[in-house]
Amino acid sequence: MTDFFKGIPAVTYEGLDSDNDYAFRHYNPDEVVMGKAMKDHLRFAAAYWHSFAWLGGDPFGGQTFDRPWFDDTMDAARLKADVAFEMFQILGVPYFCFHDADVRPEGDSFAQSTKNLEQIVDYFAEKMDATGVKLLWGTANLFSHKRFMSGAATNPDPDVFAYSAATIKTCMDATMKLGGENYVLWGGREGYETLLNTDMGRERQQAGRMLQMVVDYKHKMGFKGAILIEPKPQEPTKHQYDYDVATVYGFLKDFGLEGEVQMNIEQGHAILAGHSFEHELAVARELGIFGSIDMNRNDYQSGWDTDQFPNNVPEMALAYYEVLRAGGFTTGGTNFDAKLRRQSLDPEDLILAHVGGMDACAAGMKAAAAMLEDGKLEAARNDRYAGWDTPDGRALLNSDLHGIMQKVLADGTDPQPRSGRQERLENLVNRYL
Ligand code: XUL
Ligand code: CO
Repeated sequence: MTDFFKGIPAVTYEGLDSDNDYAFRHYNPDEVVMGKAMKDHLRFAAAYWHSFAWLGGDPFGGQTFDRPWFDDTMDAARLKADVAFEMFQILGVPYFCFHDADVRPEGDSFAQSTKNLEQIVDYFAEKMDATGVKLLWGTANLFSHKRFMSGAATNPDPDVFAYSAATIKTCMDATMKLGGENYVLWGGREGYETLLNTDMGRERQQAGRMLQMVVDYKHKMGFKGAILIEPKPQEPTKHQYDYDVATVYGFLKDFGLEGEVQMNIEQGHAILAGHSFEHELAVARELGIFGSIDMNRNDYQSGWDTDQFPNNVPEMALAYYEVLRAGGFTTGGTNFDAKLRRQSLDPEDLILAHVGGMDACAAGMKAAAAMLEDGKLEAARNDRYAGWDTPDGRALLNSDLHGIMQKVLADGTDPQPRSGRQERLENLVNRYL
């Protein structure tokens, strides 16, 4: 045991009447909701990068956090892992997620970085065995080091493409070795700043080929998990190629990968794209590519990715409603891609941020389950489209313009506007919160 979280107790469910900061009021892991334990619905994961690798900097100032593992050595990497697994256990999160760069020091060569990663992976394997904590997904950080400043797969320099491909292979190997349930690719710097220096057609082909190689390697190595892409519209580059779920679907279709790759959808990225979280989830569900979620909260006034911990239960309810309508998670889960504010310095801030986030998700998920089970929202939706279930409605899509015109003339079709009843439905949703 380290003493980083000294004095902080394990967090358990105490219910709505509890006055204890270190207790869940809504998240009761074994409580059955819609036939499944809450922990299996939510499949919580903690993100290594924000909680253990982020220094607390912003564009105007550097490090604010003071952590005993902030040092580029293997000893520090092991200490960081010790503290991380202590946090997973205090919270009772069943999963974690990491990038290579979060967990190992950068070596002075590719070979040395890989060796460092392999050593930490072995260390993780022991800790996972001892604690039962599992890996939701692994990924490669192909955006922080300056070699990636002009992109990874989409870089104008083929050497960077090669370095990136080799790095992805090591991270897929690490994920497989640790029994990870998914492998994630977030575009990082796969985009551009100005068309003046960018060959967009070429960059797109490079990105498509890289993804095909990832899928080929997945099959070759026998990885049973899902390959997930995480869309994001801007930041770090001005124009990112994986803007939103619909854009990525077009890309997947173009490269013949729509049956191979699913989406990891992040709340904050949806907001940056001018969508709501539930919109992105619903698009993925309709396209059959829903996979997992990165849970956080973006500030609605700032134009950047603030990655705050989620705390807005009505928003969570609408998001989990779409997750449940998609059939829930299979390999995916709820990863807290969320970081503390840079003034939240104390170890307890890290724990309490997750406690609040887990509870907000649980409350939202329970409200979503109640809405689905009651069926009133779905009944209203079905009623709105009921005309399409009549024989005439069904025949319409198999007809043609000429035939339809003949029928409109013969029937004297004269459509009458009908209320969309939005406020009534909004009132209904509020009854479950
Ligand atoms: C960046 C982001 C990443 C990915 C993993 O905005 O969300 O942390 O989740 O690379
Ligand atoms: Co993310």
